[in-house]
Amino acid sequence: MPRHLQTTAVAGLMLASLLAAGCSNRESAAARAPVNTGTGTAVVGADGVQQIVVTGDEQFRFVPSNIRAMAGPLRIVLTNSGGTPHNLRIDGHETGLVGGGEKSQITVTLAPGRHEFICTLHTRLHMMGVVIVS
Ligand SMILES: [Cu+2]
Repeated sequence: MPRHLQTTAVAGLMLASLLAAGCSNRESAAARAPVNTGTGTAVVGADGVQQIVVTGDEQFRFVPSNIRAMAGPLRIVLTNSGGTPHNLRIDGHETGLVGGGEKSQITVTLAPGRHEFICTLHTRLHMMGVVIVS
């Protein structure tokens, strides 16, 4: 094989491996990002406290992952549609451990702004969401 063709072949192989590496990096970045499972708005209940129900599922997601609320007390009810236990922690407040078919609730008063919540059991799986308080 002429020398310039060998060089081209090697360069092609290097480019192919770079592209493959680029692809796998993008995939793992996508897997790390919190999954958007939709937006829910807290609704004021009969007791005057706004409430939102959040479900932890078997794919290690919170549904909804984006919650909108007004300033003031907010009751978060965590349910579980799967079998793997989850909890929900926000601003130092934490629900109990919720197994399949169970529920646990906390009432928090959040300052206006963005408040992330997580499942402390599955932080490595980026089981998380956000409450936007306005
Ligand atoms: Cu979890």
